[in-house]
Amino acid sequence: MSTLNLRIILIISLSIVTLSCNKSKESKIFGSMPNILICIADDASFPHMGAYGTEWTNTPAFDRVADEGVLFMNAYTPNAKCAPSRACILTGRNSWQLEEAANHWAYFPSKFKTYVEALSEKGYYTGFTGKGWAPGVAGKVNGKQRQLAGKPWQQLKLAPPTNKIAKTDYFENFRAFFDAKPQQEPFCFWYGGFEPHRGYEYGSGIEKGDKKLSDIDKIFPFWPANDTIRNDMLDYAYEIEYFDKQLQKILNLLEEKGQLSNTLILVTADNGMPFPRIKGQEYEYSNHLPLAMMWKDGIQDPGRIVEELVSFIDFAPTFLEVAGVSQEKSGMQQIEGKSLSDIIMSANNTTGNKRDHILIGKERHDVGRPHDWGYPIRGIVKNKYLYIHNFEPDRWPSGNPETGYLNCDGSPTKTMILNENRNKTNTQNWKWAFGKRSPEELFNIKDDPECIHNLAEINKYQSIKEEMKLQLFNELKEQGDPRMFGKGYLFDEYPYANPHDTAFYERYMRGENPKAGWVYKTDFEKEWDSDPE
Ligand SMILES: [Ca+2]
Repeated sequence: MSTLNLRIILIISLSIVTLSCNKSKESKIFGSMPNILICIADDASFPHMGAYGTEWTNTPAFDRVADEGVLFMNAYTPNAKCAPSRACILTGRNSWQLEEAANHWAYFPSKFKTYVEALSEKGYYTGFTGKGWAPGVAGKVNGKQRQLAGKPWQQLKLAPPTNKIAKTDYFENFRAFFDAKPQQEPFCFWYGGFEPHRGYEYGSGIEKGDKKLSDIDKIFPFWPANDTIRNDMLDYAYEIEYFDKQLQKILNLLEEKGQLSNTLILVTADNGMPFPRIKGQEYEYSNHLPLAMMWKDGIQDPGRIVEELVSFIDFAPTFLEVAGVSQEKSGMQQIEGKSLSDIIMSANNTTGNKRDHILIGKERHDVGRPHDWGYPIRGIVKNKYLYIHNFEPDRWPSGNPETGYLNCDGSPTKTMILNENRNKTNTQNWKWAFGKRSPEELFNIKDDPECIHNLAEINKYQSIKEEMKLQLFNELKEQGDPRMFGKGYLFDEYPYANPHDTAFYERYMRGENPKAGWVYKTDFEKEWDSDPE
């Protein structure tokens, strides 16, 4: 045999060995159908988990997931409000690609299958406890209630440590789900904590969480720097810790049952903290969220910190991929997100997809504006900048003053900002949270994550702004965003799915007394400056 032939045989043999190695690795990762567990807090901003260095929240369970998995430093929801953010997770599509489901309190369109529904058809035992896709109306398929996040497990209750924390016993409901599951079936579960959504038991952070006002090392510059706000933040922290304690119990149970290694666990929150200028807006702390993933059988080189930008629309394709379900065969509408498997299953910390930017935006959240209109925004995060395009700057960004700024939950912090504006001791904080905005905003989110120095009108930033706007609009067109084709009115015209609150503005103005339990009576303005600039 010639040397050449020997070399050819050697190369062929090596290739076969390499191929079979890859195959066995693949079947280990993809063939085993790992359990999939998503744990989603309600209204918690990056960086308010201990793993990110915040010292006034103690979150050992989140930190464990990060330590034994991957901690993401730059994860964003496309839309910083409960229902649309959850719809993005469930479908892998941006909210402007979801018709009615772009809005808060929507009728969920039947055409958008969720990853949970897809996995359910492929042999996964699916369920959720707490808050799934909500609030909104999920609708029916073939006469049966749709279960967008899985079958509900809500029946087991507990006595919560404050009168504002949910009575749902998330852990015991998960245990009941786990016990009911046929042994051979993998599970796909959604733990949706109602915490740290408002309301809070006032002072619970100090009284029950053993916290001190002096623990708060920093107050955002758009809130009053005083003890009312510190107390409010500590109450928020206490509820984050409650969420984390239930996660801890779930992790322990999985470990005890020998199911921790083959479970992909993802922990995050749907939108930023329920404070003025954060939840329901599209600024850095609105959309930038905590994210950690752990999967002992799948994640390579655990303990990594990933800086790459990832979007919530990347979760669904990740789950489908690890479950071995192709997107084409999932029955889902085309997925916009990209699987994060390259990040979690290699030590590269990158998808190789050049994920150097993400898109954000919103349409209608809460009612309260004339005609139930929303406040349409689109934005792009790239490099160290956030560009925001406000399509209807004549509208009120947090809702109309006379109807209590309904897209900002009632809180001690909100009350203080409103009172300081009314008695003219500080009007600037009111402008940040509630005042009308320029059509364009540009922020350097590395130097100014609070987004208070708008660079959009400064000469030296014009080329950056124009470049970002062009990229944003081009991609929105490619994604079929109706707002790019003169059809933004569609989002305003979709009905608000809670009839108690529809036409809120008109009913309130003609003297009816519609209820809005998520704000305070004192939030409604008797007099206001209709043109504050
Ligand atoms: Ca929320």
